[in-house]
Amino acid sequence: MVKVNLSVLALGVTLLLLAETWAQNPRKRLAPPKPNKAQCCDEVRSLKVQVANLTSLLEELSRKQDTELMNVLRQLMELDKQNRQQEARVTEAESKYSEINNRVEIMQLQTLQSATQTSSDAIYDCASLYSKNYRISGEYKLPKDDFLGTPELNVFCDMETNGGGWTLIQRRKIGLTSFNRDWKQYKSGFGSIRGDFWLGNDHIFRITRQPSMLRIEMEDWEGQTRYAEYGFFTVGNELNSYKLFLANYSGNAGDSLRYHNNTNFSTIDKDNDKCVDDCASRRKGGYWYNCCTDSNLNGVFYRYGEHTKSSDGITWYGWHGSNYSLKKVEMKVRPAGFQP
Ligand SMILES: [Ca+2]
Repeated sequence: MVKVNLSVLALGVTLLLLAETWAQNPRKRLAPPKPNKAQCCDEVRSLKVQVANLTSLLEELSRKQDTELMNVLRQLMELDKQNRQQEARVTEAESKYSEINNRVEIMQLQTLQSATQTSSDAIYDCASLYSKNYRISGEYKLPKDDFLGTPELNVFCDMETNGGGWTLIQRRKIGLTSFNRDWKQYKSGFGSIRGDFWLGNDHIFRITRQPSMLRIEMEDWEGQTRYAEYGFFTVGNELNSYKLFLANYSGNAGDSLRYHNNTNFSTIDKDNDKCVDDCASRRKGGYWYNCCTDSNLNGVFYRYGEHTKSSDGITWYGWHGSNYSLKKVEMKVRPAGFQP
């Protein structure tokens, strides 16, 4: 009897406990059974995969953003470039227009002048044209003069820079004319007087028989300009290999022609330099080579991007060193006593 009673009591207690548990936490009973170890790892793995997917998605998005940003930047740069090209075209058109105007005016003036010219007011350079009130920069024709023994010669006059009256003896700006020429070509001159040219050693000799000065103007690929001026400049005749004499430097480009002072002119076919090397072949121009250069204004014209890769370019060591080929150069002379 006691045994049965005890069993009934135990059952009752159990039922009571169960009921209490149910009342306290009814949801717990509905919760799924605790996962075993394998299930847990599966979940972690799947979470890890999701995280990895999200990460790569984020990376992809950030890459896309970078690419888009780069594209926008590229478009901006392209627009800027087009803008600058258009500006350059307008500037070029304007300068061509004013050049044509100048040529017409010069032709009219020279026609007038030649009708009234006498032998006493001979014209042998741009300075004498300036003193006859020609004040426009451009191409002029110097008349043949039997008394001076000068042939007719086309020259380009700079009537503006530092008082004007300058006769150009050299220009580099377009880059299509080769300056790697022989003695004969350097003697008589080559190129186009409104573009790239060498006036000719015979003409330079003749023009600088009177005490003369030289001015060299340079421009780099960043658009900066510098100049070098020599208060004294002359060259010998052909028998003296057009030997260079200069002095009295002033300017802001550095004195990079001094090293060439008292040297003879050399060309590809005439090695008159002061070097074992053949400087004219090495530097690909005609110049007063020493051994070999501190400047090489008749060197190879290199375009932007190519202008710092060679030592035979249009160099002026005093400004940009031995491996920077300049964008533009003009060499011009006028009488030392010139009064604007
Ligand atoms: Ca030599």
